Amino acid sequence: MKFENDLDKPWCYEEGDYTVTRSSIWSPPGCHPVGCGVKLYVKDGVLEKVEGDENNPVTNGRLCVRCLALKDYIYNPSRVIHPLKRAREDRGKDKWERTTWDDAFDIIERKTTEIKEKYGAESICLLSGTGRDGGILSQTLAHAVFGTPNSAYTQSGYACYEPRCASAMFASGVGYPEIDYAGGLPGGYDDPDYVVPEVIMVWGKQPLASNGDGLFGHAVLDLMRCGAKLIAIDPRVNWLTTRAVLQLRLRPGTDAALGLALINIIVTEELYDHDFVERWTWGFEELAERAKEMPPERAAEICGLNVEDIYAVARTYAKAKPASIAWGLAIDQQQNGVQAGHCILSLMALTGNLDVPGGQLMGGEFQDDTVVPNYGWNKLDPDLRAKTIGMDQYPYYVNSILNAHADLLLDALETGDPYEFHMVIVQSNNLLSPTNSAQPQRWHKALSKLDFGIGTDLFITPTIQACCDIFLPLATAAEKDSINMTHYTLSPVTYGATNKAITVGECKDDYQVIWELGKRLNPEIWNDGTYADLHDFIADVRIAREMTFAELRDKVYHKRGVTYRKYEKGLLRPNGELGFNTRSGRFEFYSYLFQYYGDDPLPYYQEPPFSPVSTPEIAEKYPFILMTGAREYASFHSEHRQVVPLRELVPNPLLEIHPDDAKKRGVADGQWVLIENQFGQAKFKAKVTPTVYPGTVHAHHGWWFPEDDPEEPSLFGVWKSNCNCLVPHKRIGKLGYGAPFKNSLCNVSPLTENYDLDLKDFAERFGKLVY
Ligand SMILES: Nc1nc2c(c(=O)[nH]1)N[C@H]1C(S)=C(S)[C@@H](COP(=O)(O)OP(=O)(O)OC[C@H]3O[C@@H](n4cnc5c(=O)[nH]c(N)nc54)[C@H](O)[C@@H]3O)O[C@H]1N2
Ligand SMILES: Nc1nc2c(c(=O)[nH]1)N[C@H]1C(S)=C(S)[C@@H](COP(=O)(O)OP(=O)(O)OC[C@H]3O[C@@H](n4cnc5c(=O)[nH]c(N)nc54)[C@H](O)[C@@H]3O)O[C@H]1N2
Ligand code: SF4
Ligand SMILES: [Mo]
Repeated sequence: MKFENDLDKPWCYEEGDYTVTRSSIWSPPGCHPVGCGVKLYVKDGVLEKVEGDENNPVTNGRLCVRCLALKDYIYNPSRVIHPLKRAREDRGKDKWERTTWDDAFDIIERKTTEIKEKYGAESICLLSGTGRDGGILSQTLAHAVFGTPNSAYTQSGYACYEPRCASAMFASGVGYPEIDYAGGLPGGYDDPDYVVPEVIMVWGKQPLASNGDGLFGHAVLDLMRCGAKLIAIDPRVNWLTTRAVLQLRLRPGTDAALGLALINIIVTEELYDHDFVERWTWGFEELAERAKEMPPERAAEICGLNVEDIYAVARTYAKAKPASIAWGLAIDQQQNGVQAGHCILSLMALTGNLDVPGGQLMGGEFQDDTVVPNYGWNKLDPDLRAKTIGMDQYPYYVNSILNAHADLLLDALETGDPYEFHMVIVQSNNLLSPTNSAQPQRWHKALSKLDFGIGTDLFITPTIQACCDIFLPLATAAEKDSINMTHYTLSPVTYGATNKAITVGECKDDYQVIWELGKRLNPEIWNDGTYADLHDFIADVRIAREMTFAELRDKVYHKRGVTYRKYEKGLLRPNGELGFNTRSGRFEFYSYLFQYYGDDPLPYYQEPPFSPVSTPEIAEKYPFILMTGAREYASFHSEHRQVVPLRELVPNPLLEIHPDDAKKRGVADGQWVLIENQFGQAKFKAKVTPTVYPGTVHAHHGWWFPEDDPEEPSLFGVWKSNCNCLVPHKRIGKLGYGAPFKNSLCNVSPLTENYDLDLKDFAERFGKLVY
């Protein structure tokens, strides 16, 4: 499959009346670092249109609807483009007043110094969200600017990406292996070094809608056009899975049982790669023994599948050479997720697909050079670092990502044990909306009582409205210079330059805020000569100065090249020895690190904490399995609800329910329903559809209503359709990872009220209707 690119096209040029800036986009608005190529058409300083950049060698001009609606986001009437402040006693009220950056920084400096002197730096917490440009800088902002060790990604069990990374680190010693879609190779799919996978298994992931963590989702379609067959492991059906040769619609949260059964079949039928297993793996016999405990028939029962289908998937996957697995968020969002991940990695290793062309690309060479997030952490006093919430109980979690433990942080905020918190910085996070927290009602109560809060965002979000006293307005991707890298530092294939095209109001980006506030709050660090200027800082934290920002800007997009079979070349271990970066030097089916940190060295199956099997008495009252949060094109988590063309696509929060269940419950398509369980309740508009199977429902996440009353107790209607009020706090795995965001229980009942959005009215306040 050949794409023609003009790689010498300049990054900025004139076309008619327009200045066109070629850029590679990340966030804001939120996205993961695919770095899709855009052309930003600017006239008189105003962004007039956005087009896909056909010269981007990976995305080739393809864009999602969110990038196409960028203008409506940037110039949204509800966007705040100046710093704001508000009196502490006016929290929750719409009583913001405009101020200057200087004044905002003065207040921040005064309050931070006061709180640190009185209560210690550890009494400050910084709450962040997913891997956006800003999210990845959260540790630097917390450690190197505010001097606190307590930077926290707040999703219960860090149930995103890190559970997958933990199992990958424990089994192989390097981070998350992604499917190899030739992104890093100069010739792309036609590169002589590349082999198109015969099979791609999409496991708990929707790559087209999500483009998760830098995987360009449409590459899966490109590869299917080149002949790859698709297998889907997903309880729900979506556009992509209808193109699969096989789909296993398993019961949510039972992936480890399925994984063990697939291992069982591959071992029993001798379908594994004997040479790879012999030379490069550790603990095969033990794994085989463990898998014997999960005969396919038993897994079929646990997962609610036909046993023949399990056999068919095992055989099809194992016989394909090469084959790759795109494993997604559903693995992380289960208490048993790290073990499910260990099964999936074991499948990759058993079939010899690790680090081969068209298989699973492993990270490696890059990791040790990366400065972020260590830059500020290493400069914190060791006694202070030891106070990071969770350090004793979950040392691997805390030290691997330099984060306070999400669930234990909420406990500490609530109880004041081991110490009290007094200040919060909300950066790249909107956790009161149904996004980055389980039981957000509890976070709300705990955070709104703190002495001081700072929020940085583009909009006054429900979280900032409830907890903050200072608002710092954030620049979008069109208004800043930055660098993106697929898969962060774990298995990067491309780098992209985000090139500034416009200025809006007084907004500053995350780098600028860190740079300027750092020089005020922590001058010893920020004036120590490590960084010559802001671009040097950006190039260092993102790509370890592999090239300068100016060099990357000129190229716009850079393919890093790929070295396969790094374990045969001494590229996975710091000492240059052959093999994997583990104690045994091999890929570990039997993992010493799991054992060291107090878990079973072999993968195992555990029922979800609430399920018809583990809690039948609760399931009697709440008989539906509740999945949440499968990605949609029209939004990124809680973002984009103000953007008219996107809201037109999905105006209301939806609950997918099977026609048989809807009939039994007396629910009509489009009718509003109440979902509830022992933790809380929420309202959704029913979408009656066979894409979910009977007994399961799926609720969309991220909903709040910019059109609703901004003040407490409404907070932009944030409690109305908040599915996370039904997700339990601290039902996490042994090592602190994984939480049941996609497999809790609920009941569904019809409502008589109608909460449909009045689109016309909405458009009058927030922009223009497209249709
Ligand atoms: N448009 C858009 N893109 C996004 C985001 C967004 O909000 N919007 N968020 C970003 C973020 S932070 C992330 S982490 C990624 C996530 O992106 P993905 O990894 O693609 O995750 P989801 O979209 O949640 O898709 C998960 C799939 O798993 C299925 N599923 C549910 N329960 C189970 C189960 O128990 N087992 C299995 N095997 N499957 C199950 C669901 O039906 C769904 O199809 O997307 C990123 N990209
Ligand atoms: N029920 C349910 N809940 C889920 C999920 C699910 O599948 N189901 N998925 C979970 C997952 S995987 C994740 S990662 C979390 C994500 O949760 P979060 O990352 O907390 O997502 P948001 O709540 O949208 O908050 C992000 C805020 O950051 C702002 N922002 C956007 N870009 C930038 C930037 O570059 N810098 C800064 N400083 N701010 C920016 C946005 O305007 C927005 O207000 O949600 C989780 N919540
Ligand atoms: S994945 Fe979609 S929204 Fe994200 S940068 Fe690419 S085109 Fe834009
Ligand atoms: Mo995520």
